[in-house]
Amino acid sequence: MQQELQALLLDVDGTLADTEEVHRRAFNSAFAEAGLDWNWSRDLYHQLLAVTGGKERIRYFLDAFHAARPVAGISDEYIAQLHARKTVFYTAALAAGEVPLSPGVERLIHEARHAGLRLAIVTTTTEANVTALLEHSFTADVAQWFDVIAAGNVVAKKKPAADIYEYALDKLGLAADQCLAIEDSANGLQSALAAGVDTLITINHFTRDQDFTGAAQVVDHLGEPGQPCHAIAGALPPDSLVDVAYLQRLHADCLQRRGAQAGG
Ligand code: XBP
Ligand code: MG
Repeated sequence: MQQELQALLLDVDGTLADTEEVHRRAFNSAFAEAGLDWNWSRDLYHQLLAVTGGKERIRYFLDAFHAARPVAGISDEYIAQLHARKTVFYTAALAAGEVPLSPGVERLIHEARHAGLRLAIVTTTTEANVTALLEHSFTADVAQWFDVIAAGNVVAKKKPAADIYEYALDKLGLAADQCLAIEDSANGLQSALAAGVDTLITINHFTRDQDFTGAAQVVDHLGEPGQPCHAIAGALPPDSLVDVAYLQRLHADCLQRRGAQAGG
């Protein structure tokens, strides 16, 4: 019998909210506070997003973009301290209300809860960032809406590795074909697909040109009444809105396609 959709696995950065510009400014604030002359422009940050995880991204910057000025002696501990300050700047920006949820996110989360779907967060960002975003966007008990918050360093290998999705599936006690992921980046898509989870993509400024081959659907956002979404790949959802009924159909279509491929 075909599996029914049981849970939505939600990425955070770029998916729940358009956060990367706020992350970029928080990194630069931490660098300036430490007396470093590193300054990440939007163009550079676009390239640095190839690597997920803030600490990993700083190391990647030093290795790949800072070659002209040797940075021997920058230890993992120093990077971790810098990154902790970045988290303070970032969560302060969230507390100041600088980061609204993306169109349709709040609606879909409420609809999913009402429909009895389980919810999980699957992200490479620091857990404090997730908590801050949720608490400043919903009510104080919001963390209880999510059966699993899989974040940051709970796995050794961040996206695009499958580890964080496998971790979340294990904690949920669900199989990959009982879930659907919502992601915004190629790294996120690869991570979900590597764990066997079909994925809907919503794009943003930093990810719109990425390769989303294998995605179940690509839209510009989830859509709201009066703010229709647009299809980038795949058919336009009815009423230009990604809702639970649409996700259930998309999930069923994905399973049918997988079944047909397996059957040759
Ligand atoms: C996005 C990321 C994160 C953030 C920065 O992950 O790659 O690293 O850019 O957050 P996702 P930290 O889309 O999976 O949420 O500095 O806390 O790592
Ligand atoms: Mg993301």
